[in-house]
Amino acid sequence: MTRRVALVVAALLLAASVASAAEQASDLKLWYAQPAPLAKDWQYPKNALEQSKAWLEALPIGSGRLGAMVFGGVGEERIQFNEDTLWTGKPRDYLRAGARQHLEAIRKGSFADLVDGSDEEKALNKLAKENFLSDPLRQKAFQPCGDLRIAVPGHNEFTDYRRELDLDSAVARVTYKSDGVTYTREAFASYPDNAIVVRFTADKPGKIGFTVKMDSPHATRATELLGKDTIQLTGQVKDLVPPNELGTRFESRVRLVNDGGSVAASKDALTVKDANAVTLLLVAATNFVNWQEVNGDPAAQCQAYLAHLDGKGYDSLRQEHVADHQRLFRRVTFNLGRTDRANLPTDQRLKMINEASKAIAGAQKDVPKPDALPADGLPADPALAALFFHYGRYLLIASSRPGTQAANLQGVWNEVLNPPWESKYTTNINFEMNYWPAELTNLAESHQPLFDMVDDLRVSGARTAKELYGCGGWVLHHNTDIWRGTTPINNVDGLWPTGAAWLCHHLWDHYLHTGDKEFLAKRAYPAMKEASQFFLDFLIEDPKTGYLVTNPSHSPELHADKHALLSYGPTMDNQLIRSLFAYTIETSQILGNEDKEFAAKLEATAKRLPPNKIGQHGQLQEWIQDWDKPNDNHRHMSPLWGLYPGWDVTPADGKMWDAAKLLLKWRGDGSTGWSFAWRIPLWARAGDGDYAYRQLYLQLAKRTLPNMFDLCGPFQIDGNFGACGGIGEMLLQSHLRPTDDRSMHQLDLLPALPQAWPSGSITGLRARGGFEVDLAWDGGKLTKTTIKSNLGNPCRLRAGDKTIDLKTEKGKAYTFDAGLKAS
Ligand code: FUC
Repeated sequence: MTRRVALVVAALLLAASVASAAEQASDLKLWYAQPAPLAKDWQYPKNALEQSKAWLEALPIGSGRLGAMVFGGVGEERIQFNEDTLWTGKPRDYLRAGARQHLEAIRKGSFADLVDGSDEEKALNKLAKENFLSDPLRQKAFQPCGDLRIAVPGHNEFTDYRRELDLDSAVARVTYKSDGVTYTREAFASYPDNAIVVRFTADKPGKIGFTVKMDSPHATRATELLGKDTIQLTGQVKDLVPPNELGTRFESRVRLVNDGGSVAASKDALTVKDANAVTLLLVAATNFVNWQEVNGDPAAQCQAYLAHLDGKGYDSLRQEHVADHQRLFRRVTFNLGRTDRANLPTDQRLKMINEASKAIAGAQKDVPKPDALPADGLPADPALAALFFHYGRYLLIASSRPGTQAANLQGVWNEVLNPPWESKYTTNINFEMNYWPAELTNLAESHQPLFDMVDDLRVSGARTAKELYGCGGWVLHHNTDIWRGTTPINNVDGLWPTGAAWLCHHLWDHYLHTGDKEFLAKRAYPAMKEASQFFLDFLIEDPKTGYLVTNPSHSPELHADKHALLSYGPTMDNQLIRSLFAYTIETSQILGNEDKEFAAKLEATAKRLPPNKIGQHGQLQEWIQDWDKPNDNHRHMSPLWGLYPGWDVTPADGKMWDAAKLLLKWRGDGSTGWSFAWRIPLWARAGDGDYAYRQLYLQLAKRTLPNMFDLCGPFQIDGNFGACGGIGEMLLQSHLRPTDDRSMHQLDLLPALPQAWPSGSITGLRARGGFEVDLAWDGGKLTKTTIKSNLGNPCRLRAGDKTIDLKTEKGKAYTFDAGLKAS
């Protein structure tokens, strides 16, 4: 930082104070002084792609399986909801008949290093697209389920409006005054009770009155009354893509429970009058059972969900929900101090840093310089960065719980029939990024749906491995959906065969954090072994270099100038496969050397993979050929997988480490939200907190919506999760193993603290080796740390220039001062 900026930051942070208990509670809220701007008599847009602006201001709640967006309208409320198994399509595989017979020609063409745009390249791409890619070319789409439309008569005039989302209790709340009465609405999505619950109260008796209807954008929707207090919504998804096949069937029900007053039912609406309080219980289900079966009975499910809620009062539902959420959410606390800005509505705070960021000249193309950051932006509001971190954890809890579908490109929140990229799972960065906070920020349970998905993909991916490539094991290309598609899709850049290796990294990382050997043996190892088997069979000798390489493949999603997109042995693939082989071998040893022969094969094959290479400009090469262009600031940073989330390149690699850092510099600032987010942990791994901070700053300023959802081009949730994990990585890293003792992990404490956060604290982070870590700092330096050992492993602690080795006992906590002296 320049001296002047540093002085301004210091002055602002002097004004920043440690939060009182009340302030701490309010600092865990997103809040707004106006409703999400839903037009009066709003109707579903004709254009199935059009996400309403209001939706991007509404507030998300979720139980993993159910998601909802609360708009907070006063006279007209809309609660749009999702069920995570409602997708277009049906059980299927996407294999194109006869595809395999074209493999050899594609491989040959790819090895020929064709010129971009040449007739040969065009012919090769055509051949691949028409004969080798999936059938159909696109995978299926996550669908909206329905809406609650609530009309509140006479509430057009109101004052004292406030709409908030409390991350600590996972309750969305709206309050306002109308005609001398204060009205409150609360909404939450309960994981233990499988329902969305909305509660209406007032500070005077007999004042609650409204009409509720159900609605849905699906052409097949129908609503009907069930008895006196329940509305039923049914429908079946119809694909917008020809041949417009019918997909999943769904049902949803809302039950109205009133305290006092009267309820009248009309054809498809319930009208309550003069009640003291009202609770709406919303449930939903589909006929999806699993990726191979769709013979579920959504009506019976809904009935069972509602029966389960019978007799449970609002207070007990709320209590159970809050306890369930807080058990996870409260594992981590994070405080960066606060200024008065923390008292402002969230949208105003975001606007202020967006305004301030306009002073940054030359973002995007330039190699970033931290001193170009305007001090009046994020440094003036440190609590906003903390709120963004907490929001990432909140969103993961709300969109990914044991037994639910994994968080997709939009988590579990989608309003439109034709969502961007089908709101599915892009596995060449986006899906994995969703899970970066899972282990580090102490939400390992939320990681489970990804592991469940791997169980399915092992089966569908084995079919693709065999049919498309004649290989054993399982393969995954750059996307999947609820039907567990594993074939290459869309275009030739779908021909990237290394998705399974990236997902396996998550299995290994879960083990490293938890030490769960049963998980390692029963779930992780079979998936790793079969993924490795695929590569043993698939790798092919590069005639020019003799290395064993992937082919066909490409470097997601970068296109080297003048060179064909389809290529072979890109750096990212080599890093992913090298890492996969290494932890598969290590796992076989941990499990008692049961697969010695297989491990030996992996060992021999690993030696023949292309190593990371340094190119003519001193950069880490993206391709096996030296094609990189200086200052290519593409949004993807594929060859930097080995820096983060992998650790295939580390400071011990000397010149290679510098080469990776040079490539990172070339990439400059992010562009899409997720590309900013990826740069946060990358710079953190490079040990530069100010560059990491700059990416976070720009993401918040340029790619964050009023409801704090991340923007890719459209809304995409990966950037929320990536930034959350990235902030964690700035404060704690544990990927290095400094000695030959494989149980020993290095815990780097505050490895990339930016100057903008001179003091703060975080508790409850998780480190590899089975540790729970609390950190406090002041003046930019660690003041105190507590390391709780869950497994009794040894660790090396590093803070600044201090290093100590620590032997631990299982279950014990160890506290150290600034000099890493036990205290
Ligand atoms: C990858 C990215 C795009 C987008 C899409 C879902 O293809 O390159 O930016 O995030 O996934």
